[in-house]
Amino acid sequence: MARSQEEIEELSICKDAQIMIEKAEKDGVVTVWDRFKAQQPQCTFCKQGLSCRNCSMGPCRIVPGKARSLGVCGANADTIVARNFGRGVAAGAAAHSDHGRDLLETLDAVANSETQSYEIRDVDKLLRIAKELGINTEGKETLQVAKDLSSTLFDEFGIKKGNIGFTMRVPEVRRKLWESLTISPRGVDREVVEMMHRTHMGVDQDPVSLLLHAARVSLSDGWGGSMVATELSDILFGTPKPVESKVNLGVLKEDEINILVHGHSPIVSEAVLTAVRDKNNIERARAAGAKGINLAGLCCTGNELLMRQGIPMAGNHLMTELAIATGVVELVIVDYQCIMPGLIPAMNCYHTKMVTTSPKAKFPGAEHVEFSVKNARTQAQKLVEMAIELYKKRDKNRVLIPVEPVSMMSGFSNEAILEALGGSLAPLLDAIKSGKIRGVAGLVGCNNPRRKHDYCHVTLTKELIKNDILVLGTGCSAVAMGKAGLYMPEAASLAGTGLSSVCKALNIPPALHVGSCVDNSRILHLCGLVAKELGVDISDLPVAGSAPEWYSEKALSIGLYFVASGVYTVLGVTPNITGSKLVTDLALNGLTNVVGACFAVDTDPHKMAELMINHINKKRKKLNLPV
Ligand code: CUV
Repeated sequence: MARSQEEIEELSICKDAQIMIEKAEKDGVVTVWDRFKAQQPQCTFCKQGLSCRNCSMGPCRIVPGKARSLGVCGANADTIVARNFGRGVAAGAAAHSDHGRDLLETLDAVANSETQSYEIRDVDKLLRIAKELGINTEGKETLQVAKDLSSTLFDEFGIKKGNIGFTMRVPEVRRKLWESLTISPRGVDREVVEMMHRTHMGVDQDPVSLLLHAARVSLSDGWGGSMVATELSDILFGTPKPVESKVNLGVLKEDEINILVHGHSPIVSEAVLTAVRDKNNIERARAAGAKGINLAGLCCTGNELLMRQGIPMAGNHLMTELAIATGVVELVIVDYQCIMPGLIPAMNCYHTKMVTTSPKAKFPGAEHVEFSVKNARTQAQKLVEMAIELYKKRDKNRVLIPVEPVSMMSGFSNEAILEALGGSLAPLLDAIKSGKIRGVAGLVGCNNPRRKHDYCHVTLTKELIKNDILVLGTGCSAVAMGKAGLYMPEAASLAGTGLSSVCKALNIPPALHVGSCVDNSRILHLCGLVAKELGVDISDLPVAGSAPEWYSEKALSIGLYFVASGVYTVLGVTPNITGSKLVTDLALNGLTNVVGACFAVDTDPHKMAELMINHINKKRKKLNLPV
């Protein structure tokens, strides 16, 4: 039965989503919300983390305090919950870091002149990062430095003894703390493998020990795999600078060929962009009756292109099926992560084609055009030609572009923030000390059909900026803020007087787009820089994090590396750990005594803001700053 207008408004705060949910229903497209509904009621064992299928004596479902309080092997609720959580973190860390490794393989291929498809666009950053990691750059050719850097980083992924190089960005007190807890991250490959080992039947049964290792895994992602992904993406594709673009489904164009890139790595999307900008292809598109070729992004690979190239953003996670339902999308080119298999039946309702490009992520029903470091240019050309052919099949009677696009600023890498501040952190620190900016919040993560789409991201951001807290956004959270107009300097009028005066002086928005999910490493790095400058630990800073609508295992890793780095983090969706009081207490409380920060959970964005503001005030008081 079709949803009423009220029901639709309960699903998303976004006009484009609301209009498209209605059209999707009419066109027979099954969306994430339909499937979510069909799954109700969801398994309460799994929800609490109390089911285990790690071995085939099981699967087991635990009922604490009852006859079934132990699994077949004898594992109790605490062990099972901690093991499940640990595996989730490991999967998330693996996803980010394997993406980082793809960038590394690309840099290596460039360094060894094995590809014509990529180049080093930011040589200064290459030299800077190489030096930072202890590589001698004196008198060396650029490509030699790139070779040395890639070989150092390859080592860091797995086999190197000792800790990963970027942990030197952390204040010494925190490094020592990690050492004392034996959670200093080694290579991510090693940490993930160790987590899989520990969670095998009959290995680590101690929930505290498991959680500490989960923290170590997450740190090897945040200060390792993700950080490598960010820094190498900047070296290969350019370090982001402030740029203005557009966001929401209104960026799609009725009179042009529309290509969407979806997934995470810039390796594919940058190659597609080069092909889309090729004059001959534009001519071909015109010959086919279109005015041009319009490239837009979805999710994090969209964030990568938006940050560096100003390419417009069609939408975040829950908008991916709805983008197809506009009927104007010729091609969806995907790499990996967060791509719902539900896109396949959705595209089958239209002339749209989805093409997979990674050998790691194939979808039955999608065409597979495999990209490698060497063939990216020719494959991208093939895809653009495919899109031009598909355009001829578009059914003009089924087209609906629901709204006008909204303007947004992007491109706030740490380098760009420093430049906006005149080359040093001093103006930011002064503003924080005086209280004009009371603190900084990182708002990150996904959408989840458990929450009204974008409601928490936007409401929480508004509350924080109103209270003079500068918001740094990544991932789908950033897209939500962009759509709500919070990424334009004019949004300073919604900020408190202090933050608004700083924004006006620098002509920046009160919420800054700092990138994709792997770019949460930019926020970590910034925390490290500020803490070192102030001579304190990261856990002493007036900062807080939040993933208000998260869904993915990657978000678990992100949340945990923030906490393990000392950043209090508020989640808007409860992780599957409530089946263990011990694990839940540790996450929500006990971790503070261990790593100086913990998680909080709340579903109401006003309360989430209150928690974050109170935390920031507490930290300000401790630093003797005016509250
Ligand atoms: Ni990586 S992880 S839904 S695209 S932020 Fe978006 Fe961001 Fe979550 Fe995925």
